[in-house]
Amino acid sequence: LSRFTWEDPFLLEDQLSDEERLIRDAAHGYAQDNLQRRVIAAYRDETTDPDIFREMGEMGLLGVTVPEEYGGVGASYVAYGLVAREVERVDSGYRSMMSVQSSLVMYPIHAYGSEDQRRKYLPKLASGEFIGCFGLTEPDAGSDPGGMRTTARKTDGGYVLNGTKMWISNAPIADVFVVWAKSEAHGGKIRGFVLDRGLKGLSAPKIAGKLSLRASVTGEIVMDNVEVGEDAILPGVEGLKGPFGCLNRARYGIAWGAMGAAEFCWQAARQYGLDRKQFGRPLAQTQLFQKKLADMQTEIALGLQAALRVGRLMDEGRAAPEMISLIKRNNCGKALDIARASRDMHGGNGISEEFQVMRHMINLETVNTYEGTHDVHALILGRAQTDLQAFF
Ligand code: TGC
Ligand code: FAD
Repeated sequence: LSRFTWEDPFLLEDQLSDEERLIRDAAHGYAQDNLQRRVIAAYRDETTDPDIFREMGEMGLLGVTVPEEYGGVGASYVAYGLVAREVERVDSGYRSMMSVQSSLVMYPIHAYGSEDQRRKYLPKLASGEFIGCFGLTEPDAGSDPGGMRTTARKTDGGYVLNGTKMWISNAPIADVFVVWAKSEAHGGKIRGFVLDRGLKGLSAPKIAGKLSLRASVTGEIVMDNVEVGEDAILPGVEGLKGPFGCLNRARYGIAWGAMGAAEFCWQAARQYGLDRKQFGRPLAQTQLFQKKLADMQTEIALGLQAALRVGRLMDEGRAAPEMISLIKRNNCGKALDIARASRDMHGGNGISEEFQVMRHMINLETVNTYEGTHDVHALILGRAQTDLQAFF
C-alpha cells in the first residue's frame, strides 16, 4: 500500500489531465500572488477592483469552457471547476466575480446568442475589457424566479423593458447586462436580453451594507422604459430553461469553489492547532481538535471527488441538473460547517481579519443562499425521487 497524502486523501491530483493541472496552477499562482494581497483590505473597506477582470482575462481565467475562436480557452468543465476552487481559496467574492462573467454572461451569449452577439461581446468579456452581470432575481422573486415582474413590450424596431432586478453581482460596474424578462410578444414567456451600459432608463445602484461577500460589488438593475433593438434579444432560448441552463454551470463551479474556501479553513485550523499550545501541548494533540480535523478532511475529500465526477460527466454531456443540485447543496453546506468549526478552533484569533477564517465563514452564508438556497436544492432532490413537488 502507498503512503497516505493527508492534503489529498484520494489523490485527486492523479485524476487530472496535464492541461487541467496547468490551468489550475495558473489560477493558483494568480490567486495567491494577486488576490490574496488585496483581499483583507477590500473586504474591510467593501471595495471591488475592476482591474481584477482584466488581470483574470490576461491569465485566461474567464470563459474557460468557451471556444477559443470567441476568446475563451476551450478547456474542460473540470478545468473550470479547478479555477473556481483556486480563486475561492482566497475569497468567495472573487470567485463570484469570475463565475458570473464565465457561466452567467459568456455562457448564455455563446449558447443562446446570435453570431453577431457572440462576436460583439465574447472576446471582450474573455479579456476582461467588458464586465458582465446576470439579472434574474427580483425583490419579489428569488427562489421562485418564474414569479418575476420584469416585462419586455414589443415595439416597431425592438422592445421596451421595465422592471427591477435585485442582488445582482457585478451590476454597478457592469458594461453588459444579461437580463431575463417576460415577453408579451412571446405569450408572456421568459426571454433573455443583452443590454449595454449607458442605455437611457438603465441604472445599477450599489446595494450597501452587505456583511458578506464584501469584496464583490452587488447592485440592483433598474429598467425604466429601456428601449432596445431586435438585436438585444437572445434568439436561441425561451422559458425558464434559459436562465437555468446558465445556473447549472455556475452552480457546478460553486460546488468546487466552496471546497476551495473549506480547504483554506481546514488547513488554517490544522496549522493553528500545531502552533498554539494550551495546557502544555499543541491544541492539535487533543482528541477533540483531531476529530474536527478528520471531519473536515473527510468532507472535503468526498466533496471534491463528487465535484470531479460531475465535471467529468458534464464534459461527456451526461450530467443531470439534479447531480448539480446535490453537489451544490452538499459542498456549500459542508464548507459553511467547516468554516464555522475553523473559526471556533482559532479561539479569539478566529474573529480577527488577519486569520481570514471568519471572512470565509461569513462569505459562505451567501454562497449557501445564492444560486438556489440549501433548502431549495433539497426540494429539487426530493422531487426527483418522489415525483412530488413540494415548492407550493
Ligand atoms: P420548473 O417547473 O421546475 O421548471 C421550469 C422550466 O425550467 C426547466 N428547468 C431546467 N432546465 C435546465 N436546467 C435546470 N436546472 C432546470 N430546472 C428547471 C424545466 O425543465 C422547465 O422547462 P419547460 O420547458 O418544461 O418549461 O420550475 P419551477 O418554477 O417549479 O422552479 C422551481 C425551482 C425551485 C427548481 C427553481 O425555481 C429554482 O431553482 N430556484 C432557485 C433560483 C435560483 O437559483 N436563483 C439564482 C439566481 S442567480 C444567482 O444567484 C447568481 S449568484 C452568482 C454569483 O455571484 O456567483
Ligand atoms: P427567498 O426565496 O425569499 O427565500 C427565503 C428563505 O425561504 C430561504 O431560506 C429559502 O430556502 C426559503 N424558501 C423559499 N421557498 C421555499 C419553499 N418553497 N419551501 C421551503 N422554503 C423555502 N441573483 C441574480 O439573479 N444574479 C446575481 O448575480 C445574484 N447575485 C447575488 C449576490 C449576493 C451577495 C446575494 C446575497 C444574492 C445574489 N443573487 C443573485 C440572488 C440569490 O440568487 C437569491 O438571494 C436566492 O435565490 C434566494 O432568493 P431570496 O433572497 O429572494 O430568498
